Amino acid sequence: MGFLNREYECMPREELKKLQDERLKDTVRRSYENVECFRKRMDEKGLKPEDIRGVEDLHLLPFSYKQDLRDYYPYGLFAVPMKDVKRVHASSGTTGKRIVVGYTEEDLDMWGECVGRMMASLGVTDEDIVQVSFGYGLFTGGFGLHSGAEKVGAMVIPISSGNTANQIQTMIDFGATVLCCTPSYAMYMGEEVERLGVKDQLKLRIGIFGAEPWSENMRRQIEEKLGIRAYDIYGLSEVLGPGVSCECEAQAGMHVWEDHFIVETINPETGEVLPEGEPGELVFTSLTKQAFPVIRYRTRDICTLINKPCSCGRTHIRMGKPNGRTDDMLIIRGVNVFPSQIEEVLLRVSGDQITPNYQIVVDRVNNVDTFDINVEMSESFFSDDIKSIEKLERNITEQLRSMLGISAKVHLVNPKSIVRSEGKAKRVIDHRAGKI
Ligand code: DLL
Repeated sequence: MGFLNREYECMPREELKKLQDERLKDTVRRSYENVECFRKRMDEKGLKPEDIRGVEDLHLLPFSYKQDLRDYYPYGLFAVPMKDVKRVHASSGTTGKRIVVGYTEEDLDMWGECVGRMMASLGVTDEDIVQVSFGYGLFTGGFGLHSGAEKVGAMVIPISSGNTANQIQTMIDFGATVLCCTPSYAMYMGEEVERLGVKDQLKLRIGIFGAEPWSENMRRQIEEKLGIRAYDIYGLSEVLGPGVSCECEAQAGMHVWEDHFIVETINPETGEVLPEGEPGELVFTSLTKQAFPVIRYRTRDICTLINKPCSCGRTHIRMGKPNGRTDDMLIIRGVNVFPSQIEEVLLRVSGDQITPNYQIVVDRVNNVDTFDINVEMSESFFSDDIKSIEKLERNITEQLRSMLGISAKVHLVNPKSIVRSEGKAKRVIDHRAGKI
């Protein structure tokens, strides 16, 4: 479909590499001159900016970490004078201080372009009405999608998240054609639309969802409930916010905008760079960011890169759906468990029987870990007899045992009984703090 900046989006790879070489050298030089933390790490390695001649030398550069943002809180990693920083955003972690990121005028423009490229690729134009139901504020979701929609000239409804009844009424009254929010919130709105029986009053055709992991099963259900095509957008505050990578109309992986970012996958234990196609931790280097450049930033997201030509004509590398985080790992009765493994088992169960809503609850009773998984039944399966419900519970329990090597108690719970979220869904509840 459309392009916002065809010259860059379809740039031949050799040319893209030359552009990256120049931009990388510039980023390293600016960071070395202005960011103490980076300069110290380079000095420790005996490296000078001139030693980096291009992308082939990327592996020599030191990694950077989320902890750096805490250590240099709030502005210590900025590479420009404060008068040039025009906006900050922040993200709150579950532990410790929140992290603060900054943008110059140029950075804000680049951000809008990254998100705008996605919108143009999906055919969003100045005739569209974009309802942004991501939270506005320090979170990057609301403002990020907002600026992308403005880039393509669409009309924006900056409604932010929350108040679901009002969201749906607004969508109907204002004629929204594009919806942007977290996939779990989209799912919730879809359920409400079904309950109210107002699907035929919606004008929505496109959904842009991200900020948390979601499955293909969830995509199908959202598409069905809202009568749209749903697309995935990825990003993180430290690197930009939404728009670091975006799906195109092919729905076959998210293009990382390589004129602005270099992406690598590494072995999270050894730091070794992995070949394309092997899952590993995503690491990003920014190439054009001014206020807050990042060099080899460890995201902790586990993902696979796809470097094959895409049917849309864009030349930029794609990443698959992030499927887990290195810090998401739960240790239950001594066994490493990733929520993504549980999700994988649940995905094998038919969407006619369960919904994509589930919650993992871990606790410690009498010094032993308890491990429960609540999975919501679909409306149609719920009315089935108790024997089929028990049979499905046993089936899921068995599959989980063979996947994880430990047993969990699986509970099929009533439809709509798991608390819905207006932002990112909370999939894991760990009550063990202080009991270990
Ligand atoms: O979630 C930025 C964003 C806003 C992305 C709106 C997309 C849409 P943070 O709050 O810093 O930033 O959280 C970043 O969320 O490291 C991933 O673990 C996760 N994440 C973001 N997008 C996706 C996605 C925003 N599409 C963290 N699929 C990241 C899976 C995602 N996980």
